[in-house]
Amino acid sequence: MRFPEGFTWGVSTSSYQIEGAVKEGGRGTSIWDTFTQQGGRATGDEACDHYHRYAEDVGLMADLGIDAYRFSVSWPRIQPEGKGPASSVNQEGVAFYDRLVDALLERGIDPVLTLFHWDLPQALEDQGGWLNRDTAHRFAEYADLVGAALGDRVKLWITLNEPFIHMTLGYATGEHAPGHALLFGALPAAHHQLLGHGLAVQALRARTTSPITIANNYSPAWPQGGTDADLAAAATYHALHNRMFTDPLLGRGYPKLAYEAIDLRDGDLDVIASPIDFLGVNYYNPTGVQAPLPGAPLPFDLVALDGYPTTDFGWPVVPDGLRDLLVGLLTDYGDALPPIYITESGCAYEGVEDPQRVAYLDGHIAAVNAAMTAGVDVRGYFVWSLLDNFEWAEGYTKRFGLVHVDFDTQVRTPKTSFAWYRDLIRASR
Ligand code: IFM
Repeated sequence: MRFPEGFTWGVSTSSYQIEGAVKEGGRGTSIWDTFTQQGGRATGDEACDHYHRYAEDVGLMADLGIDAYRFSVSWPRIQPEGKGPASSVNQEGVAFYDRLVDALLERGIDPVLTLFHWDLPQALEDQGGWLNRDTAHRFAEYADLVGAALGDRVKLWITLNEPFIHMTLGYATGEHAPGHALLFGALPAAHHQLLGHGLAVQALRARTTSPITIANNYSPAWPQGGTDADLAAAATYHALHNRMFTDPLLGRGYPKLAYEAIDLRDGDLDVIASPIDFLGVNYYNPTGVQAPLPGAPLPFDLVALDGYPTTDFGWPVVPDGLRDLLVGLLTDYGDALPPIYITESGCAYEGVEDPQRVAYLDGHIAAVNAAMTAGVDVRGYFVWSLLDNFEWAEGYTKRFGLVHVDFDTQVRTPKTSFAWYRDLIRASR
């Protein structure tokens, strides 16, 4: 496999999943702190203790030889109450990310910063969270503050991580914080996140000359069954999961199903379509879709894809799905499609010896390469994740890291896949 010179190899993490230290450094409460205190759930209170061990973790990244590290900023570390003027910014929080960014640059690793990876300040949730349009404006203010602090050193900005997943699990089914189970009543949380994205792009442009993007989760909707009703169900799911978060970004407005559910105001679509430099693609697997049974609450039924190996999460391993997704994006959006970064790709498996992860990554990197050969402009690939970490509703039971973490001792042990990825990066230079 050949990749062009300058192709970026990286790894991704997020704040609540690795930082711990939730009560330190002046950090405010996030919705994940509140959510995990209920019902005996595992918490991110300590997670990988990265807040204290970031220097060791940057050392691991340097050993891995990556070009770029994607991390997220914890909004409540910067604005404990989710709002307020520059004078109310928590300087201890800013100082942590300052240290991290400088440590990365010293090791020749480009900092790639995500502004929002689901840990909303609880104070904003108390005002309705992303169901409240005002949160979009608060997000833009927060983007401006982080831009002012780090705009001179961050090499790539990502506004939101996976707004579809945050809307769905956080507001439609209630499996994630903030725990609302509103089904289609969750759609305003999509619109307000996308509006916040557009406003944040505009705010960041005034603070940085670095490129800006968003990291979307994509899942090809594969009809299981050949009836017209199965095809229609798959098209509806595709509109919800994929098009809803891409069409408006690229200037096409929302797919039909959104309009009845959201309060779209004059100018919103222009804000959402504020030009982005890249599109971030997080891919894990396609989704099997069938027509729903009569009387079912949703217009589609999600079903397992038979005939594929599965990860410890039960997710099917389908590398070709990534190639088809990338080629499909080019077919659907043509010249409107910006160059792509694969901002997440990875799998959950147990063990320090992890040949399945090596096979998974090998297959997915080959799929990216095949899509590039077919004409898709992909600029980089980020493995999810550097470390085993707090996997949301699954707690610590699903391990996505290239590095094993013993959560009792915080000892880090590079896995077989770490050495494999390091060698791949070296060989590609
Ligand atoms: O751990 C998550 C990450 O936070 C967002 N994308 C998917 C990963 C694996 O579930």
